[in-house]
Amino acid sequence: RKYNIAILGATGAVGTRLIEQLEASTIPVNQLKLLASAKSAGKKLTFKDQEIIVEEATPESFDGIDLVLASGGGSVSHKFAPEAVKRGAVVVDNSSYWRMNDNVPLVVPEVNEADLQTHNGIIANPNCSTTQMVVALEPIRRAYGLSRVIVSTYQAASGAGQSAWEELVAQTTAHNAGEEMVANILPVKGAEKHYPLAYNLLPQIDVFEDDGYTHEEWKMIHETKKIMFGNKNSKSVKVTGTAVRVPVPVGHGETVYFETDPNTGATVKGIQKALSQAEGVILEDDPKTQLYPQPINAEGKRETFVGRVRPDLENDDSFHMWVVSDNLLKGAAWNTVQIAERLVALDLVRVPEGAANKFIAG
Ligand code: 2RA
Repeated sequence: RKYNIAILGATGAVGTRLIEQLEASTIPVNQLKLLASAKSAGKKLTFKDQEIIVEEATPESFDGIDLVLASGGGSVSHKFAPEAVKRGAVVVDNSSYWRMNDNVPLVVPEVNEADLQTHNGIIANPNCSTTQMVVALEPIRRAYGLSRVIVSTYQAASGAGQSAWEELVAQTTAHNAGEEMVANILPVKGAEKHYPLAYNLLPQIDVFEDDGYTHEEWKMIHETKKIMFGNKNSKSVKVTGTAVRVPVPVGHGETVYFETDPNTGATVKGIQKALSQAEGVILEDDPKTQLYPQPINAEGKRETFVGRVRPDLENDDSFHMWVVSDNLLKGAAWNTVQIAERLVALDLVRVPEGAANKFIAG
């Protein structure tokens, strides 16, 4: 069987990587449609040496489509995902809009592929900073249990989009030339105040919630619980953290403190073994030779890199690790295409009867 595929948001930082990842994937593609906003319609992109003209997305764009890979932002997915499902297409959505919906599985194949079995037409791709963390935590949980996670993130500018990446580059150039740094995008589009990221750190990713956490921190807490423990409000694990934007173009870094179950006898060696044997993980951990993951080495790669595994010196059964991955690949485009590959392999590219009604408001 060959599939008619549509990429929604085809011209963005993630969208262009969705095309690349689809080209490199095992999915048999019959036809590829590239969809974007009216502003981007008319652009020409290539897929397998074939030039494709980007079209403006409309509900009718999804007629005859089997699989939609979406990365056009929450409002676009809110509007078009139900339209696509109504027309029999399965949607793998990279936006945050559907992630917490009880009718939508939130999936990282290495962690909870089984959740694909009960999809209703929309499958959500987790937030980039959540994805790399659960890829590293899951093999540890399976071997030693997991009761607590405290994460600090060091997130690349490209996580906030192509324009944020370009703003960082422009600020760096300006600063090096002794000129004023201009900030119009970071820490978050639409916020009242903007600050330079170059030569700086910004402890704000997305908007602030009333409890003082940012929406990015909220996502990491609830998405981790839903993916690893099946419930966005699970009490089986305590998760908290701080999300920080750093002047790196691509590649998120994360320091992760975690507590294992006391009666499982976790050790650094045992954790390193579990990580080195885990799907999608590459262990880079040898202080003697200064071996540890770095964003510049992870960029362009699909894997999640883990190092600096060491015990907490004052809490039993507790450890620290350093996790790095390309936020545009495993954090977005590759995980999305990987989900699509698994749907094809499991013959799950089909919309259950009446499923669309679960997403049509009112
Ligand atoms: C960010 N994780 O880094 C968010 C969305 N990609 O901005």
